[in-house]
Amino acid sequence: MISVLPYGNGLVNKTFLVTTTKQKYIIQEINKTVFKNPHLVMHNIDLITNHLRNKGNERSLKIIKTKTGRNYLFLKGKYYRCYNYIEGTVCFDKATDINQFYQVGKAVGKFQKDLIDFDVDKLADTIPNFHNTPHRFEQFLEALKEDPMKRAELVRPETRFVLKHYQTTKILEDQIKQNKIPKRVSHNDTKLNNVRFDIETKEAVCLVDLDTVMAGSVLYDFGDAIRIGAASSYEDEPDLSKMTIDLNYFQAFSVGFLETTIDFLTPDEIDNLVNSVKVITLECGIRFLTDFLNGDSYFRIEYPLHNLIRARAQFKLFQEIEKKEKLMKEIINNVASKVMNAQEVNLELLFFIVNFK
Ligand code: GN1
Ligand code: MG
Repeated sequence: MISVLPYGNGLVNKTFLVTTTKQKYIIQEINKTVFKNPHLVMHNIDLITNHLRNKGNERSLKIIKTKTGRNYLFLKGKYYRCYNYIEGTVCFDKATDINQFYQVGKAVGKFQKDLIDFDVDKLADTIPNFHNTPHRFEQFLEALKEDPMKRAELVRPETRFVLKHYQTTKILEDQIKQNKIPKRVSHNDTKLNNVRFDIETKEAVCLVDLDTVMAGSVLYDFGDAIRIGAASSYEDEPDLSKMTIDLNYFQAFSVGFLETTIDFLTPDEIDNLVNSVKVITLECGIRFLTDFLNGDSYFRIEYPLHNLIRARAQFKLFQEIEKKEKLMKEIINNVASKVMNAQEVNLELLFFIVNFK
């Protein structure tokens, strides 16, 4: 007896849960438009999953090889790969409580920590410039110029918004170019539904969706995780009045993250954590808007204006982050100093700065 059912809410690959009498597996069809070199994606995943397993992460992704020993299957022009199904775990599209999001902070931090001794130069650059925000800005300008779907007219206010924030797109990239921010392995897609949680203990078990693991920066992983997990609504919320950043979630994540990474993060990295939230949120909005202009060829959509709605929601979130930026920096400094001095941070007791300023 075998069943094959669509699984998860990813925007790029097609995912299926395969249940056999003995075991469950995850099979995915790799999106060829997004991943031009699936064999290199699988090469990276092979290296990373082995390294993480050697670090004792037993409940983590493992590639199930084909009968001929390959880590993917090329069949009728399509690429497929198979993973173990991590039993007893679930994932969420929206964080349910601050302790859960604290767990995510720990998991993202642990991913970084476990890979600190991994030689990042072994990883192929499978999507060059993935989180190079000025490059995403350029891609947007190109789409605007070409305007293949004749949609530029529809996005005048959003276009003005993007152009106005060109300087912000450069904040991280300039420092990376100057080697102020160290190159590290990064997951690059730390959204909440890429984290598996134990059903019983509620603890985060591991990060999945390793397709975009490449050389990058810890800041990409911090920023992207907050962009989704600390947002007050979904990434495609059409009612912009519902979209803001929840500082309690931001703080909870920061505690989990800094508890696991404080020993190796550089002061420049810590100083840029809040910038990363801003820049990655802006970047994601720019990517959605670019895809809208290009005719929705990258992100899966459920209705015609979906990518535009997503872009608007990200831009609103960006504005909310800018409003609360100072408080967020205070939270990071506060948490970092507490964690450095090994003081416990009680998640239930909200910081003075959050409540009374
Ligand atoms: C895509 O595949 P999925 O849904 O985990 C995208 C991310 C975006 C995300 C937005 C390879 O991730 O970069 O942040 O959608 N992945 C790729 O939801 O582009
Ligand atoms: Mg995913």
